[in-house]
Amino acid sequence: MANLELYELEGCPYCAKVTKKLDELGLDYDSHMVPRSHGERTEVEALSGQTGVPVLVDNENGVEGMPESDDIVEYLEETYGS
Ligand SMILES: N[C@@H](CCC(=O)N[C@@H](CS)C(=O)NCC(=O)O)C(=O)O
Repeated sequence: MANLELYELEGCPYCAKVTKKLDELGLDYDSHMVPRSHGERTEVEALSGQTGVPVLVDNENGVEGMPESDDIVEYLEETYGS
């Protein structure tokens, strides 16, 4: 299992912003596609306290469920950027 996990949705522009940054930084991650229906996103809600995606998990650094694409991009740059 990769250290990084991303909960995302097909066609979600906010998720695309995060995957672009992950690719730019050459980071491996496990992708979890979430159901389109908010009511079924129980795993995302348990991890992050809300049902929106993207949500990032970084097992190595104790990040258990970070929502908000801008926050995730900033976190990735700060943690893994050169
Ligand atoms: N401000 C959020 C917006 C994320 C967002 O709206 N994601 C959509 C999918 S493209 C979603 O999951 N919406 C459901 C929700 O907000 O509960 C971000 O930048 O991450």
